Amino acid sequence: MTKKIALITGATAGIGLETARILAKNNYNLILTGRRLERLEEIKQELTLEGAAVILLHFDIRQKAEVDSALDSIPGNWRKIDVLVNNAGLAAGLAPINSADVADWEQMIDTNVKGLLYVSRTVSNWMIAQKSGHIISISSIAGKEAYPNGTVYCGTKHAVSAISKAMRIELAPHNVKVSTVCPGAVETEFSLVRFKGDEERAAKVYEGFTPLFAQDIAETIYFIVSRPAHVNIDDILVMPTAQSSARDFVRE
Ligand code: NDP
Ligand code: 8X3
Repeated sequence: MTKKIALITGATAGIGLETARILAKNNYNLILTGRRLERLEEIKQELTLEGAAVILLHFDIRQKAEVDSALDSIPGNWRKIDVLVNNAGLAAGLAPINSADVADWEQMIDTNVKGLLYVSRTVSNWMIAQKSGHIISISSIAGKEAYPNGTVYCGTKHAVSAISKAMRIELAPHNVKVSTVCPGAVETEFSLVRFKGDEERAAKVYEGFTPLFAQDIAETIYFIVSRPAHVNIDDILVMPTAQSSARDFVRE
């Protein structure tokens, strides 16, 4: 059977890594991106054993020149990308509008919004040329609701959802599907990154309830990409059973 090709941004950890694993098991070759090269190399070794061919692209998604030169380096036969997973992203800090760190805002906007746009621009051109493809962007419950101290993170995820809605309309005539996945709390490196390495504070986020795991979202992504050609899942909101809104958790 011919293998499909998926490009996953932010594949060094969490949701991106688990998505790479599930796609490798299901007949995909993979283009994996991230800043941590050592991790990418370990993941390539692991997934090669699963039978996937893997290309690594090592770049900071905030830097347009780095993104462009990495994507330019993809060989022609690998540009027939079936699935793009726009996953790279982060929350930095948890603070109100009047005192949040401006550098945190810039990091979130540059990564979650501008980085996603840079990659989508190039890859959508390839998908338009081949008249097929599927772009899945990881938004969030924070793309549907806003919560205090999450001003800019929520803003970036609302942007991801809005950008995806517009892309869906633009790309439908080219037979390119566009989907969003909006997770609630998933235990990954997300909170460790948000709280800048403070393990105790990060662990507290998931205390007293069972959060989602990265594999839950990876399985959702695989469900979306494995629908028949005439079916597009526009948007899925996936929550832990114990989470009923961005702010409401049932904790023991
Ligand atoms: P992780 O921190 O575990 O993974 C984030 C990934 O993004 C890493 O592979 C990281 O790679 C990559 N990344 C971050 N910044 C950059 C950058 N500047 N350039 C390139 N790659 C970057 O978090 P998750 O797996 O949880 O997050 C994945 C996505 O899911 C994010 O968009 C997040 O907003 C979203 N999400 C997460 C939720 C959660 O509760 N965990 C809930 C809802 C949405 P590296 O550091 O190697 O560059
Ligand atoms: C990540 C989940 O609740 O921190 O998107 O916004 S949350």
